[in-house]
Amino acid sequence: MRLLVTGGAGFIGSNFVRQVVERTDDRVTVLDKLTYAGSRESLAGLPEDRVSLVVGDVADSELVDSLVAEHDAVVHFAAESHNDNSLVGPRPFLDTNIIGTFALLEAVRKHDVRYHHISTDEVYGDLELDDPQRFTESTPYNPSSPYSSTKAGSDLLVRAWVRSFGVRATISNCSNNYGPFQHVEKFIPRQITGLIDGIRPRLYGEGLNVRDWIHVDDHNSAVLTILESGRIGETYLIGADGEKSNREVVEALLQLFGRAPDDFEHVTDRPGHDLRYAIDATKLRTELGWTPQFSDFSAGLEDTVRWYRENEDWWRPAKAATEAKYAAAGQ
Ligand code: NAD
Ligand code: TDX
Repeated sequence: MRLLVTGGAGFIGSNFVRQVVERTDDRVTVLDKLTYAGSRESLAGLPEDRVSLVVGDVADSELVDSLVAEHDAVVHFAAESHNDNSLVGPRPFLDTNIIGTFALLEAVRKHDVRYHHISTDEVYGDLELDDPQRFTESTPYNPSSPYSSTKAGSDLLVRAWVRSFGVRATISNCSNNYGPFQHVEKFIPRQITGLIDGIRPRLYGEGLNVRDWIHVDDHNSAVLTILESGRIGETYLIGADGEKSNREVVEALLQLFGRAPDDFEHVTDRPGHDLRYAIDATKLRTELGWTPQFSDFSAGLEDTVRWYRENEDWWRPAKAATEAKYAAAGQ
């Protein structure tokens, strides 16, 4: 199969391309704008006869049309992905997440190409800490931030293109990913690289907010499963029962660095900060037989710490500028 992977030079996309190369015979074209969040280095070492990179914008409809025409399937990861950035400058989120998805949908419609849309659990809004319910495929959309509202909008475009035009699409909504090649702006890499530099972790507000952590390789194995055997027109939630408060995550990291459990700082909270996300992945598990491989969060976190220790060349160039942005926001 010839796969077009948008955003394949970013965190989840680059790990996906690596998994495709290991597990299938597919050839991959990555379409990536190489924004601050994407880099060629994230694809380093992959075989050149299997993986090629086209630097371009998913909102460029002519480019997208010509690339889609040459492929059997599209997996659309490309997005502006960081909530904090969306609160400071929302415009690129509309351009990439909404218009970019529109451009891809029009191209897959024209060329009748299979399409998989990568999305997030944040489209459902948030849950109370003590709510026994978790998100399912039938939870109503209720996004909170400019980021999550543009992801929600893009999901709704996909649903409409399936219903109105018969586009062969599936959607997945996944919880928070961790693992190698994640940008240092995100919570876990920010704290790991800070600790490597001797800086205390920064918790927004009281640190009680809960995220449902999944290893990036488990997210990607689920995406491959859906691409291979998901039912057209369906949405699948991806999660691995990994709920942790931000404070618990920081405490686990402090332990791995041999520091005291309270050796962190509280900083200004994120405006509109979602309290809790939690995924019920029953449909994916029962219908498609998917199971996650990384059931031990502490072990996954330890591997991730090791990766950041061993790959300072990859993350160091972005660290100072990222911290300067946070400092300006009191975070
Ligand atoms: P990321 O920010 O690390 O990577 C995004 C990639 O998209 C980068 O390589 C960037 O250069 C590229 N890109 C951005 N705008 C583009 C454009 N206009 N044209 C082409 N390429 C462009 O993001 P990520 O964390 O890897 O997230 C990937 C996808 O997964 C996103 O759709 C995101 O909404 C979704 N998702 C992420 C998480 C998570 O925890 N990170 C969880 C659920 C879903
Ligand atoms: O320094 C920090 N301190 C802190 O307490 C940072 C950067 C974050 N946080 C908190 C905010 C969140 O409660 O940690 C939690 C995780 O923050 P992020 O890494 O920014 O992730 P989140 O906002 O939950 O969104 C992530 O998961 C869903 C991804 O960035 C999205 O792309 C994905 O859709």
